[in-house]
Amino acid sequence: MLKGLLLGVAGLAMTLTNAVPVFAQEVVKVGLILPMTGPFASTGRQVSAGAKAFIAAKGDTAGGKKIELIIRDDGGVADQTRRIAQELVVNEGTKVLAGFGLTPLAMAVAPVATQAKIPTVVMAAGTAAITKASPFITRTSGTLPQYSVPVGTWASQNGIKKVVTLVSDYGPGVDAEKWFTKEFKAKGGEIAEAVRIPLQNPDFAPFLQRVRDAKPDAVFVFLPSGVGSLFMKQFADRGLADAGIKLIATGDVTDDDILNSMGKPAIGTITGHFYATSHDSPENKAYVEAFEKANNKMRPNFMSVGGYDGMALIYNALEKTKGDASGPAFMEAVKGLSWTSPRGPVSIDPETRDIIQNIYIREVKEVNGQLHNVEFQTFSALKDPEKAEAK
Ligand code: VNL
Repeated sequence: MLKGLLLGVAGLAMTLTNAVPVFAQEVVKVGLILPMTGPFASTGRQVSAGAKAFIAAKGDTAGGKKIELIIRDDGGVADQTRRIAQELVVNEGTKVLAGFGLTPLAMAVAPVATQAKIPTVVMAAGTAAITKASPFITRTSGTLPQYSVPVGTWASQNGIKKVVTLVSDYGPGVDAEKWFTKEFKAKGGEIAEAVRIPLQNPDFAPFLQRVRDAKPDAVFVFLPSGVGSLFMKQFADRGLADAGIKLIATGDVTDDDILNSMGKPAIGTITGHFYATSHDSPENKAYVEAFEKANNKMRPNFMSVGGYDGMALIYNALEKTKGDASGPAFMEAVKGLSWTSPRGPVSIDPETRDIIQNIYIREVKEVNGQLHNVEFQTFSALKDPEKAEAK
């Protein structure tokens, strides 16, 4: 009798839900954990603006659920990232975790993702190993091996014979150094020296002197987003370009967020990356226009697109599961998803949960009085080579 009554009430509730979905609609909370303050605040600002741009463009429902974005600042400190992740899952009922501005921050959350079976979308960090740290991690940025190899290919085909590598001394830098070197050497190039610089408060001057003394044709550089301006200034001040040393890099160095402020010394830099603000497609034109309008003319960089596509992934997965955000169902739905991003066509590798995407070779040029990464060559639909090799 009581059971019948309860079923009756449930049935009535369902009827009401169908009639007036807005009242009874369930919420899926997405916890976006990012460095909103500290030395990597530009990453937090860009990723969060990208995520918000997606919601502004597509609405706030997916798979019949209302999507609620909760943005939390970890200041770029891994212990904070882990603490906030636990707090969001345990106290706030957050169903999906996302963001993660740097590799150590993503790694700190992997055990939380695994234990609580929480879908975790890495939107920024780029060390290849991150997606191996938990079966509940997927990624919409890219990996350093994925976009360092094409720079090695380009260098070997464009008269560069001797290179010094110069990278930030942590996960993504080590990946960039390893995979650029592997490709460049396989194509006949020589590495004169491998230089690693501390991540925190770098002074590039002594390292640039070492590069200069080695007299290479080019220096290949990885530095995380936001750090490139200081490097570019010291590169010019130390006279490396005047000494005939060409600058080649991952696109993190000529980050569109700060590229314009780098001025003339940046012109001619060759980089490989997955996104440029100037990427020529109707999807990107619409994205850049909406983003700049919503963000006081701020130029969207690759971090913002990681945030935008991270939301695209979450929406697409929830559509597929009809709103089921539980870990196993969500992660199954993620595998093989594909869509058109502002960066071009993308899909999620069903085997690795990493993103398959085009990598573009670009040159910094002045276009209508502004500095841009101008794409001129495309390596199509690349997977993360590190995991492809491990198989
Ligand atoms: C990382 C990789 C961070 C690429 C970055 O900027 C970046 C990382 C903050 O994996 O830590 O551009």
